[in-house]
Amino acid sequence: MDMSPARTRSRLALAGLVAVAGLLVSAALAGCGSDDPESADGDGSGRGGGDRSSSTGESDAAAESGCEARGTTTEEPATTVEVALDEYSIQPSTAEVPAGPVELVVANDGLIFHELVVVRHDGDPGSIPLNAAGAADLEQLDEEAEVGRLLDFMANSTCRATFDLAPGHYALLCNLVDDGFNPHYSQGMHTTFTVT
Ligand SMILES: [Cu+2]
Repeated sequence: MDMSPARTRSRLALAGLVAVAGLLVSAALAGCGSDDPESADGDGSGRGGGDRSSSTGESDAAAESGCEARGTTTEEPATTVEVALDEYSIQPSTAEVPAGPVELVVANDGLIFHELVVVRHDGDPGSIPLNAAGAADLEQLDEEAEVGRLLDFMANSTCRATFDLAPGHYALLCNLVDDGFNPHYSQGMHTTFTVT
């Protein structure tokens, strides 16, 4: 007897399996289809482009040049110091300058965005307490400790700004944190700078 109840059941079961497999395949394909744009979006935001353009887009002029600074003076610089930024180092052409208007010509020689913060700080420039993200917690320093900042700017570009620096000990540092991790400060982007 070909059409025994057992065979009929197994055929029905087979047909059911094929149908289920078909559904699984189409679900998987649909899944892939929706995953692709998601992962593409993830990559885009992962590079931090969106965050950075909004944080540096405070003025059109700054957005155009890619350079924006705080704490600057309009006085003519008496001294010019070249500063090289890289992953993860800060190297000024000189570590000591006379007090007065000091122009910092800062080259981002790295592959990612960096910034330059000028803070009054004695001793080891790496000894500033860290915040939860591993960046230097500048709020734990004196209120007036931060004297100037060249906001984050892109690789292969140079920004310049002049700061009126009083005699004292300073730290130059980059306080960027990429996407909530990889704090540049903790990676070594800090150095001493003395104004006499
Ligand atoms: Cu940096």
